[in-house]
Amino acid sequence: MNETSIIKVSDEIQEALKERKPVVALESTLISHGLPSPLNIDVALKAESILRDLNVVPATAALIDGYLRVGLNPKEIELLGSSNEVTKTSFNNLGEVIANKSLGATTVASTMFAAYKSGIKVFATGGIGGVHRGSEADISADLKALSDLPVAVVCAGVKSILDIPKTLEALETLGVPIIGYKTDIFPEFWTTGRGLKLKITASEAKEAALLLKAHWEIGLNTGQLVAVPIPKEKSVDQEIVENAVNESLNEAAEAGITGNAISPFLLKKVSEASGGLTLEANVDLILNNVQVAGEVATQMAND
Ligand code: PSU
Ligand code: MN
Repeated sequence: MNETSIIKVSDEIQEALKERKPVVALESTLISHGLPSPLNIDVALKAESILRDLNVVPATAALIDGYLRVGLNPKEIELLGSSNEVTKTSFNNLGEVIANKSLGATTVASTMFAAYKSGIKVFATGGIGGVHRGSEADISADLKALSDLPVAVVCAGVKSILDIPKTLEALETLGVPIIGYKTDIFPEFWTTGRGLKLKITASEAKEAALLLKAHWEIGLNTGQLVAVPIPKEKSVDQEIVENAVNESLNEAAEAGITGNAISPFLLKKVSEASGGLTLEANVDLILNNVQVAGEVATQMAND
């Protein structure tokens, strides 16, 4: 079997790409490991319908039966959102999940890879991984993907459970542009941000598309971030987030949680510690990012 036959892109997506119609990639780790069931299934289906309403083809990625699939049907999305046997899949275990034909959810890194291999330029998620707080050796493979793969990731910045200033430094070193969408402050996932300044901003989707294209047209081949703040009225209070994150980090240390289990553990604990506020915000910011990604992809396809 060759590489391309392991990657299966749906007919609809192949057709859309051939006709240069807008397509937006979506990941599946936030479905299987980021949000509780059955809310996760609702969010995943809603994300697809937001794109369809914009005449953009959704391309949710996952690993099913030994294939890296791009474009799922609703039954497959439900399976990812309800099964307890979904492997969170990044670069280090993509081959293993394919070989064992197990059910796998794609992270930002592996979804960028799926998008790149299929010719999709725009991808929407919640927040990217980065440098973990307190354990600087734990750096998400999302940063490697952003360094290596020319895909635009529309996100609400970096998850607030991480060390955000250190993650921003790493992105700068890797040469990954960060385009603030209607903001010059770096969004911090559940909050609009504490004031870390951005140098590049776009006031509308068309401008974001122009900036993204210019970076690639000159021959740079990294990923790019379109950083979209959570809508102001939905932003969680910074102090509530900080307290909930600190409490959850302590619990993670006590429970000895390590590796790729840390992010899902922290997301769940922070939600509990904030009385559900961060969970609600997580849903809001994901759907908001999907809307912006659809608009940006439409502009990218417009010429
Ligand atoms: N955005 C969300 N929820 C999530 C994620 C993103 O709103 O759960 C996932 C993404 O798949 C991202 C992963 O790649 O969290 C980061 O995990 P880690 O820190 O283990 O690299
Ligand atoms: Mn990690």
